[in-house]
Amino acid sequence: MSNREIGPHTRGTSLFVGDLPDPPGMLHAAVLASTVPHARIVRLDTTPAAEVGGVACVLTAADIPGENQIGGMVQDEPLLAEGEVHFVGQPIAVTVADTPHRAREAARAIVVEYDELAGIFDPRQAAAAGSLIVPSRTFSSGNVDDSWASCKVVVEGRAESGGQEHLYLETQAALVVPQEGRRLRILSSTQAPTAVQRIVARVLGLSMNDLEVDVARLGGAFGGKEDQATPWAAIAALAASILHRPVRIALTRGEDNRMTGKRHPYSSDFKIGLDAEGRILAYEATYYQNAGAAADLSPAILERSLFHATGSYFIPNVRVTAVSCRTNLPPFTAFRGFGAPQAMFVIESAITRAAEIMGIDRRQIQHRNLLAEGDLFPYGQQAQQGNAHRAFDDVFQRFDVAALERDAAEHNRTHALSKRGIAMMPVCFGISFTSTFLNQAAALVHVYTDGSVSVSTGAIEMGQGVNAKILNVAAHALGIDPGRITIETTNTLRVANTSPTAASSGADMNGGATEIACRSIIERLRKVAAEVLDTTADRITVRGDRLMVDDEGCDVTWEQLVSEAYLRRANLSAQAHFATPKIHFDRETEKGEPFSYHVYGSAVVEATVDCLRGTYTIDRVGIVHDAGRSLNPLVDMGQLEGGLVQGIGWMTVEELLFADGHNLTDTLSTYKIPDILSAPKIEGHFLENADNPNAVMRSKAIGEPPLMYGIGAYFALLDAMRAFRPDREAFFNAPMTPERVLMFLHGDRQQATEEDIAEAAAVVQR
Ligand code: LUZ
Ligand code: MOS
Repeated sequence: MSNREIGPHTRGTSLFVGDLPDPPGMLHAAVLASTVPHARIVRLDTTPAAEVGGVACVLTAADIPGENQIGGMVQDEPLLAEGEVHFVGQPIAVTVADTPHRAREAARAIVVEYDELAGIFDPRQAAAAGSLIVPSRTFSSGNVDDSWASCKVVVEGRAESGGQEHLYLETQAALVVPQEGRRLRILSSTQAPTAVQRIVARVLGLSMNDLEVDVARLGGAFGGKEDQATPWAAIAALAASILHRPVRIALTRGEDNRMTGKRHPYSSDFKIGLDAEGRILAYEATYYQNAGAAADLSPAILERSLFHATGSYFIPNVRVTAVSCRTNLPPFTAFRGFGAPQAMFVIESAITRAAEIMGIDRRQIQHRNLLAEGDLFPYGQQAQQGNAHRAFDDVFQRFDVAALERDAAEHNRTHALSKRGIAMMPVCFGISFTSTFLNQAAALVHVYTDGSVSVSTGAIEMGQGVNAKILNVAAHALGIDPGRITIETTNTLRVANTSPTAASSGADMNGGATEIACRSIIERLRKVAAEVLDTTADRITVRGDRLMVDDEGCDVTWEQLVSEAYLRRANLSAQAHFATPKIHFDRETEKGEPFSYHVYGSAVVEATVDCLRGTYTIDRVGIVHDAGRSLNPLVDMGQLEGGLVQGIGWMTVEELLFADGHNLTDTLSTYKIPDILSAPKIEGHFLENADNPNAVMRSKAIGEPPLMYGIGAYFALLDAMRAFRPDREAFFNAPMTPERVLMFLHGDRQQATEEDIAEAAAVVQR
């Protein structure tokens, strides 16, 4: 958030879509969603809904003037179901009424009769049935098949990771206000205003220039509003255009949890081969991605899983295959990390299993195989400014990991029912959209005659602080006080063809465009100053709100300079476009240089398990993270800590459960996220001297990578659990809920011994 947002946010006066004052005549939309996972709709009777008091209209697929199609990557998703439904929560009809309550009452009155069909919920079953979203893809390097023979140890296994609910504070929402003629003004809680513009145009049979999409800020998104804000905007736009009245939709928490997609659950097979020294020679994995009922962003997410298959490690022989499986669950979607966390969990599982079999410390295998400068990733890019070793070693020393391990061993020796575990978790994350064309952004900067400045970009502020960063970039590039600058709403009339604010790249790219725009204004101002002072432009700079000649302050202020430039008819506005340089990728060969750079870091996680109850605490996490030269250390520290805790949640207590396609965890009483009391003590440090030549002002992207430190929590818990049950094999089935811990500790025992009972009684008494 920008400096101007901190006050309103903490006072609660920032306006989100649901808080905007009601435009005159505004109506409310609600959605009737499928209650079955897979069926033919044999009867749909909306007449009882139309009879509910205050109802303005009831809309079905038949009312859509354009295409009933909201699919982005693959056109396989209707806005409103037609003939068939494919998941519980799929929108079938829209009711519009004078209050949200009456709109929902009307939706409940609609009569639907289903002819139920068999559902598929398991990705492996879907794959076996040939139910795929897109054909599978394989990345390979070296020669895996020939490598196994030269390995000392070859280990195979399976790893499962569950879904994750975004649980953004602000649920999905849109407000559409009809303007003159066909023009609609769409206020949407979206990460992707251009996607909203394009898809609404398609659904309504309009042109993109009929639509204005405006976004002030989001109350969180985490990827959940990259693709999945669009249907709600389209529903409100459909109703508003038919009724010529403003229409708002805002999902309740329950509706949002039931109707929208989450992080993809993955079921994976791995095979890893190592030499006697613990060097990884070969790695093979297959990821079965549970994509849900429509493609959404699944193919791109799958691709990022392949890119991050080897985590922070160099492995010479690799073959990884990703299969996107169509099931009868809500379409799973982008979530912080975008398929990379799932793949990293698999390689960390493989390393853990290998360490167990070889009887060596997993940390040794991790360390031995960390990426070094110039190492090749399986997709052909080299690791450059590779800080994997620096961060890992820095964590090791700073937090004295050897001592932590000794202390844990001592704790475990002296405590029968309390066990402590330690795990290191290195992270390497590629920065850039893997679809090269998305790596572009734009900015529009106006300097007004009083010297105040307005900056518009394609970046969406969702609480991640992108506005604060862009503000820093503009203030630095213009040489003026940040207090003179306002970061404007994101609006498709001011900045067109925006990429979603995603892939951690919002500040890099929109900050980059802002820097270019500000520089071109400064160039013009320097010319003016040179004329006024009868000197040459190369001697002029602006710094600290003043004109400088040869780095000496003179008595011309920023206001005077701007005012003079205006009188001399200089252009005080600039539009600029930024395209990430160099990147390319060839999907035929699956080789290229898809990422502008990588972000590196390492964490050490300490956890303690109550081996009687199966409960646990994640006690402490120490991190050394490569933030480049941070654009805003406070914002970056917030992202580091928040990402970590969200990752720990995914790996520990956040268990998304479906039964026959029904979400059993659609409330906050059944879906638990970490709270401040369960968050560990976090000590985060930024890697020193880590200037990044590949992004704006030598910074690095921050949004997604810290989530993956949370994977360490799973392995720290496993470490503690194995101290209690060294006789049992490690298992890789995240999240590690207390129930799973308890089953591992005691689930295979028929009966407690006398000794167990006595010991347990003693603990309970304490
Ligand atoms: N979205 C996307 C993303 O469309 N492509 C990506 O590569 C990506 N990566 C991370 C998060 N969102
Ligand atoms: Mo994202 S997962 O960067 O929208």
